[in-house]
Amino acid sequence: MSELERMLSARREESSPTLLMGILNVTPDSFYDGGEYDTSARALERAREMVENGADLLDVGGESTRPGAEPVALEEEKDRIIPVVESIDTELSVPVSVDTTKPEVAAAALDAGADMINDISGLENPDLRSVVAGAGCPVCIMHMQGTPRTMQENPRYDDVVRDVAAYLRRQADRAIEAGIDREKIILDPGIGFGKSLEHNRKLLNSVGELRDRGFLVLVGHSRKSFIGEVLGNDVSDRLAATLGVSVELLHQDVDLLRVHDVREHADVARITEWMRTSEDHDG
Ligand code: HH2
Repeated sequence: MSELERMLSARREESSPTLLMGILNVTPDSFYDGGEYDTSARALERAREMVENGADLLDVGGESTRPGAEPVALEEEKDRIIPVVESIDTELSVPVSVDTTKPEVAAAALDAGADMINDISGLENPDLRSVVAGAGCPVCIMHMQGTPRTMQENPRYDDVVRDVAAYLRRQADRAIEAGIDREKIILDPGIGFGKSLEHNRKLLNSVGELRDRGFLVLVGHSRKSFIGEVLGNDVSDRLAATLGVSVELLHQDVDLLRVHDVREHADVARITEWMRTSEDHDG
């Protein structure tokens, strides 16, 4: 069992606190950290900083999925991701997830030492399911309506929580049929991926419904544009609101939080955990 699988299993047994996944985008155009970590040396430095600040795992991405983003070619995405995965694997002892929709990138990343695949396209691609099943690694299945280029145009649902939960369960079943262990599946409602403000709010209040049937739940809300829509602020000013949403998610016992600001989240997670712990006596 890998270190990451041990962490997920402890989480499933509720014997460990919420896991913090630090975001490391090695892209020129991500909505918050784009262009910051576009050399392997800078990416490694950032990875080390996040680990020192309390990240339980890192999520390396080579393709921005912000609304309106254009797809990245296969070789370009590999060139961005693989050297970073290799250097984290050699230099740091932290599990690495790779945020990709492409089976070829996933396979190369797993060969280079990655421990998990994070697929924003819901594990729809049967080739990606085979790569994950073959590697026997954990996988995050995220819900998205449409594609990044068009997803915010006019998102519609009958009942957003029911529809997203049903989709994720269906995709989890397909993953299991393809040979992926059910304990290795993590589900994610995909905040901001084909969702209106109200859709995001309902999903952020529904961790329990998504966890139904025992799958772990990951939420990625960090600094996203719904916060800007509510507060009218820029992405650089969204830390406090991100932390406020995280507290709500921690109260719902979310299993993994995907965040840019690891140090602040480590403090919030610890103090929230402390608030929930009760001593038997007042002594
Ligand atoms: N959000 C983003 C990217 N990947 N993966 C999961 N599982 N859940 C998410 O909510 C999620 C994700 C978008 O955020 P970010 O990586 O910060 O920006 P960009 O897509 O512009 O690189």
